[in-house]
Amino acid sequence: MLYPKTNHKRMAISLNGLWKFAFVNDDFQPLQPLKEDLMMGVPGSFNDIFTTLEKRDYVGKVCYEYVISIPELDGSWNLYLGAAPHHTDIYINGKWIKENIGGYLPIHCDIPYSQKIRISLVIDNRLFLYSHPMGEVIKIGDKEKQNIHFDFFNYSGIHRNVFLYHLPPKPIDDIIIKADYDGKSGVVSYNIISQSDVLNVKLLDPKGAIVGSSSDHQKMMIIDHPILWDINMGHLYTLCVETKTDFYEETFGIRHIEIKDKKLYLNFREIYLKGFGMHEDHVSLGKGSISSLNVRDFELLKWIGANSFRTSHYPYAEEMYELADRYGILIINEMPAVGLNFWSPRIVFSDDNNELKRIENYKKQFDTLIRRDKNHPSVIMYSLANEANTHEEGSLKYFKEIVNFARERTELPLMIVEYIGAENNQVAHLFDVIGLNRYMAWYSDFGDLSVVQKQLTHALKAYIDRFDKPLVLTEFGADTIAGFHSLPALAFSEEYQVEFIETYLKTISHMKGVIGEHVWNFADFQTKQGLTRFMGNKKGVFTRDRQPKMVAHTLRKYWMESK
Ligand code: BDP
Repeated sequence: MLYPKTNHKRMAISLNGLWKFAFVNDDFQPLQPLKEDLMMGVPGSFNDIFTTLEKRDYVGKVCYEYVISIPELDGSWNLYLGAAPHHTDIYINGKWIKENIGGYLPIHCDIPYSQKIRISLVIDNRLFLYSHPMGEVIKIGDKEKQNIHFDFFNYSGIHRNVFLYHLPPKPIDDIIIKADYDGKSGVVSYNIISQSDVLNVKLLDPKGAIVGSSSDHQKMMIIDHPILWDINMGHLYTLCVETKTDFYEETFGIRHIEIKDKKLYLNFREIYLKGFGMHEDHVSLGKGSISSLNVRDFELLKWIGANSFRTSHYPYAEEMYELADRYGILIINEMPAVGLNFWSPRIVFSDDNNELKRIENYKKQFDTLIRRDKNHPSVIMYSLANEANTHEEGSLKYFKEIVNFARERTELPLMIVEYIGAENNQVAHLFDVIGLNRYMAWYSDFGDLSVVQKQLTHALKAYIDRFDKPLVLTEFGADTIAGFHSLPALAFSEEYQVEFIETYLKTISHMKGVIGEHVWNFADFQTKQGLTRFMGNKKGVFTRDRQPKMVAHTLRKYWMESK
């Protein structure tokens, strides 16, 4: 799965900008051009653009429409849609072409040629028991309400870049690169998926020097004295592939990831993860992904001394991985398996909850994720779920299936992020790394930091002792309203957030088996309305408009001074 690019043999036309837009009913088919004169900006969510609650909290289908004229050329025209939550039907000139399930991964589809094409995307934002994230639609009278059990606003729309792109005949369908470092040399093997003859393959080092060449579809190359990809050193090699008909340049990095003796190693050096769980979330844009704002996030990560983040709770825009590759930031790449609990005794993992459909749906999305992200050196681990009901007996079947499936597709470590205690966990033994979310002195013993040291040590040790796996403290944080101050430090003040984070950091520092700390969250973000949500979740170290709270300076000091 190659990102659309323009070069001397291919062409990608950005369709970002204004699209026509309409709220439509379930039977809607775009046989005729939209009559409504609503316009919508792409990329972006539609929810925060309007001024009524009805439109913001809309449940159901919307239609986006774009009309463009294109030249007739040898080869095929294709549509790329970075992401649109959660179900999309693609129509060209009123004719149905393809459906896509899942809201956080790209859709590629070839489209029939005509001089003028009307692209209609019918996007449905509803989530069901078999969806990832999991949700449930409830009927109240003749109105539908979306129930969700995860903590971010269910934004919808065309969230990421859209391209119309042209491919030559017999194009390069994919380039799969495996790059490793054995302690001395770089070992690079590539596989070019194309029906065309390969004319030449050039391997360029990060400085642009040619360090290998070939004319094979598949090959292994040994690179002496490789320039390694590493934290803060986004050294990227480029594989330039020229076939008879096509051309593509794919970047990758040479690095070695390993988990041994409950420790994490990068290039045979022990490392410790410092960073955040993040969200794709911005004022007005919702979950829209915009380059300037994405770069700002990476500048802040660098400023604060973070070396990693988790794509909580879904795969992010492809550009985020490209930036991570270039900045030398490590990514725990998370699947959109979130909300797999009801926060009540109600069972999630049972056959009557569409179990087979859920597993099938998961596998399809995981497959797409790997095909999308396989060549990014920044991705060091996959997180298969966040806070699922893994104490349920039925969870073992689901996780066994998806772990086996994942292992066939990636050699990278697999992680699960947990909220339940080690004693009741049915599935953690299947994974290489365990993530634990903990909120002592917040959701329990509210405002009382004196309990943290004992309780947190106990919770972490219980996991490490029972499963003998390395652990990342994947979430810990306190809602903090920027500008609230108090002495002594009371909950919701910036002082409390500082003391809270410091207490957690001190508790886990030098704890054997803990390989990282990810503060919840990088920035404040929007959620559904709730008594404990003051215009969203305020656990951000940065505000929603990416300015530092007091704790950002504390973390910067800690992380800049530690290894
Ligand atoms: C955890 C969830 C995360 C929430 C966080 C919180 O993993 O999505 O936002 O709690 O409550 O349970 O702030």
